[in-house]
Amino acid sequence: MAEKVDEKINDNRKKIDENSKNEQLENFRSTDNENKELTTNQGLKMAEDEFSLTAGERGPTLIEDFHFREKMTHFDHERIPERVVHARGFAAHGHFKLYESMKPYTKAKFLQDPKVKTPVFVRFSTVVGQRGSKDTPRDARGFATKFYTEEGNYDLVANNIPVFFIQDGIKFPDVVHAIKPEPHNEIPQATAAHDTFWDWVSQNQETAHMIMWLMSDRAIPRSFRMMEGFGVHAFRFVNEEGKAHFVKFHWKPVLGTHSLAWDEAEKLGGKDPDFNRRDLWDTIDMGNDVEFELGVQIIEEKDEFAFDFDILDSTKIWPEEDVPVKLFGKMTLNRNVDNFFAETEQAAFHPGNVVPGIDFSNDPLLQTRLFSYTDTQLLRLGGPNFHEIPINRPVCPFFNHQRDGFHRQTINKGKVAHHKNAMANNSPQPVSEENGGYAHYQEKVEGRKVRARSESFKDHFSQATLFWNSMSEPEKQHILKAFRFELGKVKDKDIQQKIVDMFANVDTEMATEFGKTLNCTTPEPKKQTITKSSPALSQENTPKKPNTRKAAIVLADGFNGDDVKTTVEALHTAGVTAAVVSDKLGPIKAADGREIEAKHTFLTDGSIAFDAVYVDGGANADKKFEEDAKMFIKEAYTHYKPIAVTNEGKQWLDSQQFADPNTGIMSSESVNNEFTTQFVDAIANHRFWTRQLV
Ligand code: HDE
Repeated sequence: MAEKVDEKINDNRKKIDENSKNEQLENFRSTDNENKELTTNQGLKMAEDEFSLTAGERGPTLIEDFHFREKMTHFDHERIPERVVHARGFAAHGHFKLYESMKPYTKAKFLQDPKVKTPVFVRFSTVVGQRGSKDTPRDARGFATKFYTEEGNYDLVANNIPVFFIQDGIKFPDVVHAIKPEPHNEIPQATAAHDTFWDWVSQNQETAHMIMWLMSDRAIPRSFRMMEGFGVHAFRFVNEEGKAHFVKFHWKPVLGTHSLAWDEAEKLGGKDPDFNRRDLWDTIDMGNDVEFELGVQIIEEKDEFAFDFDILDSTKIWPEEDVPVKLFGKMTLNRNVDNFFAETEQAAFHPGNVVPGIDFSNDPLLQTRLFSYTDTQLLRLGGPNFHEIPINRPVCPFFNHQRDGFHRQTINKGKVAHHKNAMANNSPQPVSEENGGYAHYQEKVEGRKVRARSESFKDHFSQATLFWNSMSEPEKQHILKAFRFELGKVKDKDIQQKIVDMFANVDTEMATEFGKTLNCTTPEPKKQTITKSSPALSQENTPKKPNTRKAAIVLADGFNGDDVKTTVEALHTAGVTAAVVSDKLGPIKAADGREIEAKHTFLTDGSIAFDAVYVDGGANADKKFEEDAKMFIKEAYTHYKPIAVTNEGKQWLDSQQFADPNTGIMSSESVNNEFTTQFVDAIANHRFWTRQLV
């Protein structure tokens, strides 16, 4: 029996090695609808699909119309409950490959051999908003990865913020109730900026560190492709010898970690609520790989108590300067889903889906998560068989005595569904640890049953201060602005004051500063316990690359053909996507008669849809065009984006007298190599956050 299973695993592994596609999933992918005959769900071919069956052409509809009833009933039942948190998500397929074997640390089979490609499915999400909300609210982002390994599915259910609101899951319903729309009127949607949330914050000091991240640029990522992912909790790697290390997981985006400007994010929420999902879809659709490196911070078991914070506390990071991230592999996302509902919506992730060699720690937040995911999925996916849905099925064979329940797919043969049995030679039978069976790490635990938290979890402010200290000046300004915005939306004066007083513990000057605009009393000065900073926390120090960024090319008829051609070619060579924006769709004519197609207008897409703007203009631009183009330049300026101008574009820029024309603005009589190189470098720089706006 065990040999047979091994054979199957080997077969499957070969398949996976040959092709990183998830073969198992492929078996369930139906062919497209082309050249098919329309049938009912029973396979009956139907002669008509536009008219229901009626008694006479103007008569009543007949109940015997089984085709109408089946079609309508199915439609009536198309919706399932959305996720209680992380409802709005977007996903893609890909694979994971190791740089080096992690054998010294873990026996997980998919982390042994750099030649093995493990299929993955990743779902990114916002946390608070409903399924139909927007992509760009101020919020944490989910980053959930399912690795389809030969030993079963391993889920790394991560966020783009490395800490969490609370230390114990028993508070999870409270923080979620507080941050979701207020229950009496369901206002506001998809935002933390309201009374119930900040009331909760003021009563839960352990949340201070998370709030600093939430107020920072991390909460408005430019792209799912440009955010870090964090497993948040301490997990354990366990190797073949049974030796364990504490680990924290990190995803590092190859393109670096980049954010939107807050005003840009707000505007995108209205103009393009699908901004982040469109970005991921288009990138993959155009054949560009989306890459993240996977790493772990590793702490020896003997060093569990060697830090000035508790390593099991999910409101704490392990500073990367003290515990470096060891990058050991890369994930490449390269295939969009075929069907959003079947794949993205029905995907069920669970931090408890582990494989031998990966185990838990006693982080109380992790422990409580291990209960919640299956519980909620039983309701959302309608019963206990959601592991059989193609996107959730392991790629290795699975056998046990679980049976029946809603929507059971497997047709189990035979009469034996009990363990132990003699009737079927006690099959399926448990597998020993030596032969690959999962056995929990034998950590020694002892203690009294208590409802209490260890003293070592009680410093709620030092790392929040560390975060603040580590920010660049523009990042600090963004945090202040975020506090002013969020608390400015709070109606209760008392809550505002409590928050100002609470955050004086993080940095008295910071709290005083945002308190001023809220008309709050200056807080009592508090002594900050930490003066150091952690450079890894600032996005200032992230990789900066131009590829896959989007530049708008603003043109009217009569533009300079040579200048535009040279610029567009330089952008393409650097991997930047260039798209023409004009006042109309279709061909725009250069002065020399050449044509280029505009696929965007000022009306369909503002500069918020792009990372950079090049305006050449056009001799035939009318007054209205000129005004629209100036607005385009101005908006890009206020969102700190690179702006390059030639010809009429230069005149339109010069007429505007920006406060700070020295940062990220390229202006030239004509396009040359120096001009395009500067522009590409500026695009790589992402945003010019130091630019003065007034
Ligand atoms: Fe989740 N979380 N969570 N969470 N979480 C869910 O599970 C929960 C936490 C995360 O794309 C739910 O199937 C509790 C931390 C992601 O499908 C639910 C606690 C982190 C996703 C749930 C936490 C996460 C979820 C809702 C505190 C980062 C989306 C639907 C103890 C490490 C997965 C579902 C997807 C989803 C519970 C805290 C990440 C209700 C009780 C910390 C990325 O079960």
